[in-house]
Amino acid sequence: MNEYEHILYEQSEGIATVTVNRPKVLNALNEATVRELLACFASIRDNGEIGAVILTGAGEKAFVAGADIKELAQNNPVSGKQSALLGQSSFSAIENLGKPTIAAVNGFALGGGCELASACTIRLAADTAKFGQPEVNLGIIPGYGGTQRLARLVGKGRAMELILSGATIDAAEAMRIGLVNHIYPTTELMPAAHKLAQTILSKGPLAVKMSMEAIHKGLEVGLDEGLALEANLFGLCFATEDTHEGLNAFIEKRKPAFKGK
Ligand code: CO8
Repeated sequence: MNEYEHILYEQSEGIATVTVNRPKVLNALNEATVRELLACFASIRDNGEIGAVILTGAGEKAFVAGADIKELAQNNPVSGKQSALLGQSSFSAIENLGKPTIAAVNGFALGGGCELASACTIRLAADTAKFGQPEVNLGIIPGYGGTQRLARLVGKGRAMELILSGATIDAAEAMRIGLVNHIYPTTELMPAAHKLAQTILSKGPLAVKMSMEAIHKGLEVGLDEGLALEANLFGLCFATEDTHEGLNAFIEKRKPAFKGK
């Protein structure tokens, strides 16, 4: 049973599919949806049966066309800050889930939608997808992490241009600047996301988790600290059954059977 009002949740063979489901407003994120995403990802984090997540938008036009502009218009300085902090904590929960989240960007990913995709581990796009941070068109700035994550993904200069111009770019341009990894015809997007999720699921889940941690945390510190983090996590691998299984399976010329232990 779907326990959410604004998102759809499905779970099959270790993969959770989370669909933002407000197609009438191009899946715009109102506060209730942001809270549901927070709750949904907390439950995915604690669900041992789930190893990977696909995040997408309902309908044929949009991934997420941003924060809900009608709600935004009601803000005062205090509630505006609270709304930004709530969204940031929701998106940080996705980024730090410890399980890969693949954004299947099936249409407009604007403002909060581009920020949501940016918080995911990997972005795949339909050839019809459009990306942008149009906040300056509305007289606001990105508030769900866009000024921070976009620059980390595509570099400072490109993030500056996207955020200051409010321009919308197509999927090809998003791939050229490194915002998305691959582009597919719309009908092939979800199968491709599933295939990638299944590939990752076939690997050692602890190694996947530690790889993500090394990249995420390592990028926030200097090179020496990042390398120390990597070495520590590398050493930690040898405390896991999966590492011994993976190494022995290679030596014994058989497929590894990882247990996440
Ligand atoms: N919020 C609320 N409603 C929206 C939004 C939105 N972001 N986007 C679209 N809608 C609604 C439209 O109002 C319309 O509703 P209605 O049918 O009742 O008139 C319906 O969705 C369909 O949209 P359009 O008719 O406009 O569809 P088009 O195909 O003509 O245009 C666009 C599609 C280009 C995507 C257009 O809808 C658009 O420009 N949308 C707004 C995009 C935008 O500016 N997004 C950024 C919002 S700001 C933001 O995300 C800040 C994030 C950080 C916030 C931190 C604090 C909370």
